[in-house]
Amino acid sequence: MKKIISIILGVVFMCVFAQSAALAEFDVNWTKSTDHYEGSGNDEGYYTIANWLTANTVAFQDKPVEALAFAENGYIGKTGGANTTDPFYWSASPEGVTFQIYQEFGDYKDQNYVKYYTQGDTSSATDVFSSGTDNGPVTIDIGTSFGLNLLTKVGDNFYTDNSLNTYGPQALIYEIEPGKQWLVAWEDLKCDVGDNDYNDMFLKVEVVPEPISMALFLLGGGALVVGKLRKKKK
Ligand SMILES: [Ca+2]
Ligand SMILES: [Ca+2]
Repeated sequence: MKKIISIILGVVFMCVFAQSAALAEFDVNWTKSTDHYEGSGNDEGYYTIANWLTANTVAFQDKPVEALAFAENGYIGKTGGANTTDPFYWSASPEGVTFQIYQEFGDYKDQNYVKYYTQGDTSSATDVFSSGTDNGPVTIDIGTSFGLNLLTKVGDNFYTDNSLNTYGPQALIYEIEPGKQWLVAWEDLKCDVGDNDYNDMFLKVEVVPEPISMALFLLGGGALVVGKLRKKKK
């Protein structure tokens, strides 16, 4: 059975890989993190990302091995990954999008600015947070397809659209819940010279659920209660 599953997974992988070959896929040159050391062999940035995933997501709770593999290879745009959309943009959500900074590991902590911009117009960049120390959560009704921009303390501008970066990928985007929740892991130094640990800022991007699904959920809850009452009466 295990063999059959691996064959099926292999075929699926091949199909995904074949379809995505034309897209701009990229590998990350993980190097030693200068501000996060856990001992020999554990100091690449994806260990920090994996720790975040096990601590903050349901999917990777108590799954450190899976979290580590996902941190290293599961970001959008990675060759052979499930998602290979690059450049990557978020679609407008009718109910807005919530942003929250979870942690920052770097010398520029609290001094980098996150902005959003309309797809195709980086000059439209607008602050997500009111100050460098504000971590949110903040909900913004953006109303258009958008990307994210990191303005660093030293004036570098980095983008979630990898094709806009001069030195290589400056942000890794992990889809935590399909179409709902993403972790954006930023590298705030030019990645041709930086430590490439991508743990300098962890930003969560979350689509606000539409009221209709909440109404359906409540309706479902109501039906359940009625069902229970009916059973009790019997
Ligand atoms: Ca870094
Ligand atoms: Ca760092």
